[in-house]
Amino acid sequence: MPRGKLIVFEGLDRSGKSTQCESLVSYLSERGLSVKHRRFPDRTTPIGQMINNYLQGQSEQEDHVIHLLFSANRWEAVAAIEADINAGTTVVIDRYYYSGCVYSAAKNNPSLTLAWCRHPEEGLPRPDLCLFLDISAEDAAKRGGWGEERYEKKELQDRVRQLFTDIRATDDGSDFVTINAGQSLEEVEREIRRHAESCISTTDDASPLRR
Ligand code: T5A
Ligand code: NA
Repeated sequence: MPRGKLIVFEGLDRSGKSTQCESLVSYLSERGLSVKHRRFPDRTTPIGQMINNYLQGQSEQEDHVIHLLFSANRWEAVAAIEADINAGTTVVIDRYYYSGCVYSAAKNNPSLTLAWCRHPEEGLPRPDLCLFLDISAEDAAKRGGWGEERYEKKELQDRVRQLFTDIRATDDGSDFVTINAGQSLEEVEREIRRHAESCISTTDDASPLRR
């Protein structure tokens, strides 16, 4: 049986990741594909609850500590993700280690460089496709709900957007596709489906998940 694919959504806060992630999961499952939906942070685990308290401003964490908690929250899910993919299920994830690296690096803490941030993420399965929903911080801020959580501030979001470009250049980057997320919901959806179809129909299935 061919393995499933690992498809990841990335982007600024309010770029439309959750909306598009849900839409893609329904679309693929309606077409009869075995597909599973995940999100990071996964706020349901004990580590995820610590992250949730931090994001909502109910607790403080030292910058390196919260970075490692976000990373640990991915590592605790790796065995399950790999089991699904090896069983032929495609896994679609709302945020992954790209977010992990760029949000921490955007804090401008001198000992929390992008390179430092990437280390604890090394060895996580690499996405077959990373859909980067690109939008300016100004346009994202016009959408509902922005400004409630810790990182939802314009200066930080501007740095996050630049760092997504930087990490694409320094990382492998071959899985990365940029989508103009300022378009209508339907236009964004159409582009995403096109890229997902092409990723899923690629039959290099003998190849294991990259690390
Ligand atoms: N973080 C995360 C780290 O620091 N390190 C890590 O390792 C990880 C994994 C929470 C925070 O944690 C940080 C990053 C974040 O700051 P989260 O739980 O994913 O991460 O929360 P958010 O990204 O904040 O999720 P949001 O819900 O804010 O953004 P989405 O999912 O991008 O946006 P979505 O789909 O909910 O849409 C937002 C609004 O816009 C509308 C929607 O209807 C909705 O109202 N919308 C559109 N409007 C017009 N045109 C379109 N094309 C639209 N698409 C959606
Ligand atoms: Na979201």
